[in-house]
Amino acid sequence: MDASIADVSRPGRIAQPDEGISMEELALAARNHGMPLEALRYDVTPVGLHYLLIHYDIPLAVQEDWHVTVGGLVGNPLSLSVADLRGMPASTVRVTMECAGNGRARLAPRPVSQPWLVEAVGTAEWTGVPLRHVLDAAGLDPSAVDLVFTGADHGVERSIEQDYQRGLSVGDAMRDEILLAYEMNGGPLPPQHGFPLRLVVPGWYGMAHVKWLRDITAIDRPFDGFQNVEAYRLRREIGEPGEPVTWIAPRALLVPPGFPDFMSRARVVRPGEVILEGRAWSGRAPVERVEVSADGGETWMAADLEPDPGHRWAWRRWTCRWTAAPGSHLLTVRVFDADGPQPVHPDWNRGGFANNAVQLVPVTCLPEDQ
Ligand SMILES: Nc1nc2c(c(=O)[nH]1)N[C@H]1C(S)=C(S)[C@@H](COP(=O)(O)O)O[C@H]1N2
Ligand SMILES: [Mo]
Repeated sequence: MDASIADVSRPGRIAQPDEGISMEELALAARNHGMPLEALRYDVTPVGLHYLLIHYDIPLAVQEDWHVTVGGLVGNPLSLSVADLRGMPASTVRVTMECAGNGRARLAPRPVSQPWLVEAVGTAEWTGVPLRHVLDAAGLDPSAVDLVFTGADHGVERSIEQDYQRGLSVGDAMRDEILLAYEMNGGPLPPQHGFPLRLVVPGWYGMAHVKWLRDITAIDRPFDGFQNVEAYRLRREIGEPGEPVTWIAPRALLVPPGFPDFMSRARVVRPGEVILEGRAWSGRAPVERVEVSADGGETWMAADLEPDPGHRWAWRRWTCRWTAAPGSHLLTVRVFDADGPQPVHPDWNRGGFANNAVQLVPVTCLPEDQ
């Protein structure tokens, strides 16, 4: 990295109190689409409905030419083609992935970046080689502290030119379910999801799941690259070291009930019984229970959580009967994991990360006979 470029690195910007979404934020939002919330109905999100987050450009990759190199503090440096990886023992893991910036646009003041509301989530079945097998084959040196994962995409971010890179400690990288994935939902990875190879770190926010993976390097110190020490830190003030963003905090979402108004997306239902449904997940601890409120969080009712299907890293479906009466209602839902419930009010940080405050869904119930 060129020090003169690094010297002029700027912190992310915070919007003025009544500043609207800019054309730049709109351009990012149009590239990096969310999951339409009605797709919460699927156990596994169809590929085209899964959210997307791409910092730079999608690289053009030719699978036959692709190699991932494994080097640095290893006894046996490797260069593996996708065919080599397909020849190793495979495993498939169902994973709910969520962008760490999900909920950012709901914060006040708003950190200026990809302006997610609540839709930066999706669940996929990833197939690949457990990272541990590859590290074992490479003979990781006991002096290795971090592994640096490098993608083939390149850009500039807050004045720092870089390849997309993330570090993971050796301890964090050794979990059995961490994959070098070459398939998504049973087919090859689509270009936008990392073709031909990506890292999958179940339970962690999206930034850790490096796409277009071309290199893994073992180093003897904690990685100090941009995406670990500048971006993806929970900090309130410029210059604070902050805490790293890691495990996904608990969140529940509703399948939008009834039908929408085109422009406002406001929901309309008819009076009577409505079966509310949705999904709940948490990376940091297993989901325990879900509650729903029809009065904006004043009173809560227990939702039925579907029996645990045994996919620890994927969301769980819940349902709740609600009797809608004519008028305006504010629906909300919260999940509790072993560490507690999601909050009603968000915790603010400069990056707008990990805002898992409850979703609010205004609903109009029509008069009888309409
Ligand atoms: N190489 C590379 N990997 C990346 C990114 C990126 O921009 N480049 N974005 C990360 C972020 S911030 C997220 S949230 C997830 C999104 O994965 P998806 O687009 O497959 O949903 O990819 C992560 N991996
Ligand atoms: Mo992200």
